[in-house]
Amino acid sequence: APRPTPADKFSFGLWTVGWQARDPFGDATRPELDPVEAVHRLAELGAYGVTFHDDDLIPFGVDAATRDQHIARFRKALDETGLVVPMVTTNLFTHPVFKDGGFTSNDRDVRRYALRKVLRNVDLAAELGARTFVMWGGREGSEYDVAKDVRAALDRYREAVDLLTQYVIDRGYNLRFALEPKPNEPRGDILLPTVGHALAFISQLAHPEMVGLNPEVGHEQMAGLNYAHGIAQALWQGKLFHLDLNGQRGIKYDQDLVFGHGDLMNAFALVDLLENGGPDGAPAYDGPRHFDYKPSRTEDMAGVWASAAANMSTYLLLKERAAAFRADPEVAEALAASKVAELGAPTLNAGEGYDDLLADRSAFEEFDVDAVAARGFGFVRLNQLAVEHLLGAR
Ligand code: 3MF
Ligand code: MG
Ligand code: MG
Ligand code: MG
Repeated sequence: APRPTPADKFSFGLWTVGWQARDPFGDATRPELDPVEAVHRLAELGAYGVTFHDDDLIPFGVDAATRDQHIARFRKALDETGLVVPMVTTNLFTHPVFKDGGFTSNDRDVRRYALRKVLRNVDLAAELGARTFVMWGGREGSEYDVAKDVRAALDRYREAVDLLTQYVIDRGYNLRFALEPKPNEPRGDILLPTVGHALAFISQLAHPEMVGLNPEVGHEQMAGLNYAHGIAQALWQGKLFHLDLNGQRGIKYDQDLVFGHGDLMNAFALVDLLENGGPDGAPAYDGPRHFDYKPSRTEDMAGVWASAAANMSTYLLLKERAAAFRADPEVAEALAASKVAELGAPTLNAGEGYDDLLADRSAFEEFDVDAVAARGFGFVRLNQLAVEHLLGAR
């Protein structure tokens, strides 16, 4: 498999490799991982960046001096390895105080505390040079419909995000926010459950230009949605600020498998989109290729590092396979037969309006509906070529 280098822009959350594999039914199967060791190991494996929740780096509730010590050790590890911090996020879900949410808890005092926790972490993000601040509102939601006024909750969510964007503007930080949708887990229903809901929410904000998305593979797939489609729409709306790559097998709990260990065909389409979907086949996205996965509970520490490496090699293999797919003349011919590029042509001629369209007899009166309806698109042949490239058979 190809060897990752920092130029590939792979990044990992401290909470991924650091996950001790505690689940609702079982205790931890692995020891604690020192963030400093995580930084060194990830750098050795060829990653370029590391991300974290405040509480991943600084144990919840420690005093200011202890907080500074944790940050200083971490900074030293970054300096020693050259790893960067492209993204920072806040934990508003672990501590019991957030059991009904942070920004949208029914308890106003909790909401004020949550805002203070995030503001403090925004300062840290800026200090460490992060460009994206992710917000996953995992506890913003409910189990009981009568217990949550969803419109009021969205008002409070907006109030929080508007305060944060204003803070970043006033402080002059070079930071944008990325909302991470998820349909459920840990709440029965989470607010902003999908890419589409989050995009619609952004349109209601005071500074929509400063807020985009951090879509996660598994989160969209938990809702039965097509992740590559969600990413395409986020790109189309200029809102793909960051992403969480991992694997998920169907509509069930959030599995956080290694990237590609779920829907591999969709992962192929995704990598093809990210790497070849820009103008003239250039990349469509130049941000971090960030992994938010969990090394399975069955793995020991050697398995943790093997799984971290697996994310990156899967991505690079898919990138190679997607390049081969794009370079294959038979694929080019199949794409043309399927009229894939024809969708890029505007439906109306330049300068044409509805009067011209209404006057165009070839578009309707003389259009041979039956002949065109009888014509196949050849999509299956095209997809089989993708499968064969994905399998390395071509
Ligand atoms: C949960 C997640 C989160 C977010 C993280 C970053 C703990 O399903 O995906 O990971 O990605 O909070 O904002
Ligand atoms: Mg997740
Ligand atoms: Mg997940
Ligand atoms: Mg995530």
